[in-house]
Amino acid sequence: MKPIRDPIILPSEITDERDFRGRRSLLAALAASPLLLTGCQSASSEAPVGAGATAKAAPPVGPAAGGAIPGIKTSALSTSEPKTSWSDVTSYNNYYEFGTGKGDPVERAQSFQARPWSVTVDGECEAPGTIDLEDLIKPHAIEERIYRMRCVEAWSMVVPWNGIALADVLQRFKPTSRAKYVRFVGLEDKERMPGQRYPVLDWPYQEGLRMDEAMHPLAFLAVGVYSRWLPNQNGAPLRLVVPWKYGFKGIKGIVRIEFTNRKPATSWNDSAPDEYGFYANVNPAVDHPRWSQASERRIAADRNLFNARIPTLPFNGYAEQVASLYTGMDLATYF
Ligand SMILES: Nc1nc2c(c(=O)[nH]1)N[C@H]1C(S)=C(S)[C@@H](COP(=O)(O)O)O[C@H]1N2
Ligand SMILES: [Mo]
Repeated sequence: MKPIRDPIILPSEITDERDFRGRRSLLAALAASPLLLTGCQSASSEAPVGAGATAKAAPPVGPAAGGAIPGIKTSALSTSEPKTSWSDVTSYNNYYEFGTGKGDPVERAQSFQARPWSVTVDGECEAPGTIDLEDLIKPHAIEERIYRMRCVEAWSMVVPWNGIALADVLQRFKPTSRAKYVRFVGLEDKERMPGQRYPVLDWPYQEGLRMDEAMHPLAFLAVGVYSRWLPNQNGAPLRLVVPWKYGFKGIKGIVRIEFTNRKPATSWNDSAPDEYGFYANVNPAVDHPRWSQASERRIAADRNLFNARIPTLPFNGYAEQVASLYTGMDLATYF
C-alpha cells in the first residue's frame, strides 16, 4: 500500500513492465473464468459490439455486466480520434475501492454485484427521491459519446461511453434556484469494496460540479462502454464522465446525487489540496507539483498512437465548448 498522502502513481512509475504484468494477470483471470469470457468474449483489442466490430458469438443481452445495450444513438459530440482498445479501457483502471494498482480493479471487482442498484437524488430540488437504476435510465435514449479522457497522472484514452446527458437526468428532479453545485457520492461498502479497508482516501469517494458545469451538454452519466453495460472496473452501474476535466472527476459507483448551495468537498482535493483542485480542468499550463501536465501518454488502439506522447490541450481539447464557463476566473488559482 502506498503512503496515504501519495496515492496517485507517478507517471514515471507507469512503465511498460507494469502494463505487461497487468495484461498477464488479466489473461490469467480470463483463462480461469468462463463467465468473464462470455462477457468480454476475449481480451483482444477488437471492439466487442458496435460499428465495425465483428462479434464472434451472440452477446448476452440485458443489464448483466458485459451484456449488449440495444438501440444506441450516435452523437455529434463524439471525437473521431482512434479509440483506445476495449482491453485497455477495461483492464487499465483507477478505482481505489478495489485497490490502487491499475490491474487491481479488473481482478478484484469481478464478483461485485452492480444490480439491483438505486440512486438517491436530494438536496435543493423539488422532486427528491430514491430511484431504481432502471427507472433512472428508462425515459432516456442511450447515446454513444466518444470522448478523450485525460488522467491527472498524464496518460489518456479515447473511450466510447454509452449513457445519458447529465443535464437530462438532473432536470427530472427539478433543482431549485438555490442549487449552485451538484455533489456526487460513491458507494461505501467495505465488504463489497475491499480497497475501502485501507484509508487511501476518506471513503466514500465524493465529487462535485458547479451547477452550470453539470448542465453543460458534454457532462455525461455513463452506464456503458463499447456498447455494453459498464464492467465493474469502469464504475458499474453508473459513473460520471466530464471530458474537459481530469479523470478523477469521473466518479464511479454513484449512489447519491445532491443539489447544494455550498461547494461540496471532493475526495482528491481533501486528500491533497495543493495537488488536486475542485475544478480540475485539464490545463497544460498548470503543472502538478510533482510532474508536468504539458503532455500525455495516449493509450490507443491505433498502432501509431499506442503510448505516443502527445501535447495536452487546454480543457482537454474541449475549450471551444466550455471555456466560457470560466470567463474571468484565474485558472491557475482555481485549478
Ligand atoms: N469511485 C471512484 N471513482 C473514480 C476513481 C476511484 O478511485 N474511485 N478513480 C478516478 C480516476 S483517477 C480516473 S482516471 C478514472 C478512471 O476511469 P476508468 O478506469 O474507467 O478509465 O476514474 C475516476 N473515478
Ligand atoms: Mo485519474
